[in-house]
Amino acid sequence: MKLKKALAFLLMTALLASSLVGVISASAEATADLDVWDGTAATAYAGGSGSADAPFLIATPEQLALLVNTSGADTLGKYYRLTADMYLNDISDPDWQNKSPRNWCAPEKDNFFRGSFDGNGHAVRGLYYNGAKQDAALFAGYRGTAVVIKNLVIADASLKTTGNYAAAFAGQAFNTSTATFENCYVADTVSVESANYAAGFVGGGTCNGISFQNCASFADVKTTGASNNRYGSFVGGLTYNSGTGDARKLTYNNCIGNIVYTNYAQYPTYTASYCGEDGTADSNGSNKTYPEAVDLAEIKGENAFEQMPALTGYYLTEQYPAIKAIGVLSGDVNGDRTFDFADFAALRELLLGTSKLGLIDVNGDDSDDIRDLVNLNQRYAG
Ligand SMILES: [Ca+2]
Ligand SMILES: [Ca+2]
Repeated sequence: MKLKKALAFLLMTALLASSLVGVISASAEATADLDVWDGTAATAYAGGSGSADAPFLIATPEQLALLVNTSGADTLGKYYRLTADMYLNDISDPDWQNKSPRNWCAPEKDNFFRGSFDGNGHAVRGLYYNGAKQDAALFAGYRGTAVVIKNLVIADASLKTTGNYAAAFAGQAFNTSTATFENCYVADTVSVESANYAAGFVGGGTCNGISFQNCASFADVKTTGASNNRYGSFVGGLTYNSGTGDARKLTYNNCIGNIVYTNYAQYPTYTASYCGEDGTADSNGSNKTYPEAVDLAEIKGENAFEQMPALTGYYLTEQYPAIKAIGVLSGDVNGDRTFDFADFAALRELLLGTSKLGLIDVNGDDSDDIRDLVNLNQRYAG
């Protein structure tokens, strides 16, 4: 049986080899034709009615700009889904941040998001801001009691403000809001800096119910102002609301952060979660606990699962672990957020058992076999 499987695999590899040249050139073409944000906002989405069954479809960066500039009240109870990776600047030049990139449109407090956002496994890349405004982030903030953000990657981003509140996702959490982040990944190509309150996910706001499930943040985060300890991989710093129990609770399940989750004011619980540094004491020290700290270098590569044994739903990469739910959607076997020959080679090594790095179950059927190789080839071909 095993021999048959191996023979089938080798046959399939040989069969597919002839199509690889086409794959590589298609990938290079796609890079040259990036749909980069033109600085405007669209007037309509690509489709959908905003219901749970028919979410508004966001296919271009201009449609994403439409959403973040929409009044928060108009997003209440509405559903949104990405149908493509979003390029807010042209990141094809590694030095893109020094080539006069475009500041992301200035979202305002009236536009605090109140709906559900499904990244659908796609990445937002090239998010950039350098200036003095408050809320330097993809979304100014969110408010409401049932905000959901899922299946989203943010990579290749730089957010820098001399004002307060900066984060890859949301500047602020509005008073008494509750939100769930699920399968969201902030890559180590993201940097965030503000005077006070800077983070991978939520810069600051009011201590409220935030649930992080299967989320990771490896952003480079720092603050430069008077409250310079209010930063974190997930949340920068939260003040207290008047609620009790879950209304003011932060919950982390199956999460990884490269630094402390936050250094300031939260009522957290952690399950199967890890961070790269211990926290430091502050004025609200009695309210804090931290997830298990792991040496940052040990979070990367083949050692990662030995150091973080309780994690599920991730797979090993040469760098930080990647989230399976996002990789399955994108076909990104080696977790580097691009599709190319390297993914094919990584899957082949995984199936042959010569490597532990990468995602085997590409088609998401909970079985690791030749069908994953076929599925990957179909993605490239299609
Ligand atoms: Ca890849
Ligand atoms: Ca499979």
